Amino acid sequence: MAFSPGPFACRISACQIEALPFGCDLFRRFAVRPETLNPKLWTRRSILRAFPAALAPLFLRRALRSALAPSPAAFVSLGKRESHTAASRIRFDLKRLPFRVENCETPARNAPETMAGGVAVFDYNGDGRPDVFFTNGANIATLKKDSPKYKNRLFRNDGNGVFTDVTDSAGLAGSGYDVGVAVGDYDNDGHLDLFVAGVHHSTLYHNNGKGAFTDVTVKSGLDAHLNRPDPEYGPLWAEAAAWVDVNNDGLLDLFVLNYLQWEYSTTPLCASSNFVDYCSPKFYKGQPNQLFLNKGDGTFENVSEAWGIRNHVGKGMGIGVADYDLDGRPDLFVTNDTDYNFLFHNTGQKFEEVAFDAGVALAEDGAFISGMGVDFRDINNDGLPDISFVALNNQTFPLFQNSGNGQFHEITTPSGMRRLSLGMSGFGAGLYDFDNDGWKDLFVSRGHVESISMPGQPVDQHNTVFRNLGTGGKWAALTEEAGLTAARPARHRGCAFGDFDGDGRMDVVVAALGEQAEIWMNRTEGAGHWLAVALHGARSNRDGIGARIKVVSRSGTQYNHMTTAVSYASSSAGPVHFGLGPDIRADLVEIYWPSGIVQRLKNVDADRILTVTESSR
Ligand SMILES: [Ca+2]
Ligand SMILES: [Ca+2]
Ligand SMILES: [Ca+2]
Ligand SMILES: [Ca+2]
Repeated sequence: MAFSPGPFACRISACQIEALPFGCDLFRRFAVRPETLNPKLWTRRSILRAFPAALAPLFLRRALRSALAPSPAAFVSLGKRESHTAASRIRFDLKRLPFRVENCETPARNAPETMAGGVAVFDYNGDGRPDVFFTNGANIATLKKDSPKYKNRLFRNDGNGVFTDVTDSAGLAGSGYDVGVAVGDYDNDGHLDLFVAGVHHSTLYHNNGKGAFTDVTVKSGLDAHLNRPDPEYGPLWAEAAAWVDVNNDGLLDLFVLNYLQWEYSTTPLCASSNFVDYCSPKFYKGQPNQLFLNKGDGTFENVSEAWGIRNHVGKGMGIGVADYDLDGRPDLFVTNDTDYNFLFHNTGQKFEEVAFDAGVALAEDGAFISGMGVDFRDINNDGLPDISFVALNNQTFPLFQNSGNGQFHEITTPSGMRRLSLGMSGFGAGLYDFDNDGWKDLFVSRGHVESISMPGQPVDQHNTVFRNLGTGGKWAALTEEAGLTAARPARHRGCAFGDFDGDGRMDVVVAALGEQAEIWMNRTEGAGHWLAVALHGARSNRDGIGARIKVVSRSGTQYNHMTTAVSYASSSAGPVHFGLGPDIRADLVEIYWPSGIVQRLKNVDADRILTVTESSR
């Protein structure tokens, strides 16, 4: 862009004066940051850290190679299960919920204001109907909910399309500037508990099983590690979290994703002569993530350092959980905002960060992108979990296909996703089979991180569902075609997934800044048969988080796994959903529990929730 005064002019100006010269908007999110080079560390990683743009040709070559070389895993035929046409059968009807994200947007544009909007779908009262929880903002100056409009909200699903606000009786209104939410039954009592991640304050809620929750943040020992300033990194801004049993002892552990070092300001940090908007994350220092081991007595131990997490400082935005190398231990993929992604490989006693070696540190052109929401699931039915995440306009929604040897290769271009997503910004993302044809599709809740539109880059956007076209490895983007223009475009944030009306078609709930929340009821005509697997762990954690499930039916074989860490700042609690296409039964359902137990069920009828209790051997 010709009017740019150059990176260093912007950079110096931003540090020293209130207003940036015109053109410094380049330094907002979509800017490539000018990296500083540490001459002492000439490792492969440090060279990559210093010169990401210079390595673009290398990444492009890699992308081209993956485009041209047929991947044995990508394009295998799976018998009769093929989707030949891009024509959508996926169709959603809009339903509104009386909730809007109150992010307290200020003229100075404080960073948390644009990051609010997490959602959870989980059955809090055990009646079989998934309920909806929204996180909400607060007064940005004080980080306190000083008005009822800032309450977090719990809506009970009463069936027949009725959702009742039960926030107050459930005790979930909250107190701070909340962002993310993670669902997990950490005490294995059969009642789903909630972790709410927020700006300088996070909360653990224990579900008492009678419709109410208790704040146990202090009692659990987490308060001392989450809600007091870190000696090195200051007050922690938790963006999201994941419940995952990292050591397979039957107790869910807590991984907390932290974002930036930020403090409230009445003066805009990023302004041009014309306007003020949110800064690129490069203006802030990052923070390390945290890992807490569940001790089984209601308390947690901070093992961030011992497990190799704390020495990786990032700007965490999204977290996906899957056992990508099938060694029985759950691994973690973390998107960092305008920085390298992390892939934490679980060795059983600690995590090793292997994103570079696995090929998932950067997207295909080697530039830093604003990695946001993520889902880590098998998209091509070869049993190996793949990675899908979303970013901003002109950055693509990258797809990394698991090659099976600890490596991934990027298929964003050959899958068509690059072309389809270049003009979009996404926050939330989830891989679910919305038309039940046996292929997981991708729903993206869209909207830009900035508050002022630029040419070709509107901040308010419609949501989009990408239909997985099956064995050819291609996708189709469906927006108006899927009914998603029934709501006006918005700055959508988190999204979460569940079957609200029990018809076997996965529905979606989406939060948006300053707009009413959307429930997208799946009304796909001619959707296939389906099977939802609800897990009851015995030796494994109660909800079987981490269990892998293989389903064989006449049309083919497919895989999924139990995790509640899906999308952006959001959580979706099972059951694990499979579309079966024309098949009225599954010939085999095979469950690989985290305990190591493998359980097989044969001739399972479709179109129902199958509850499986972990066998003793
Ligand atoms: Ca519980
Ligand atoms: Ca693993
Ligand atoms: Ca599908
Ligand atoms: Ca439904």
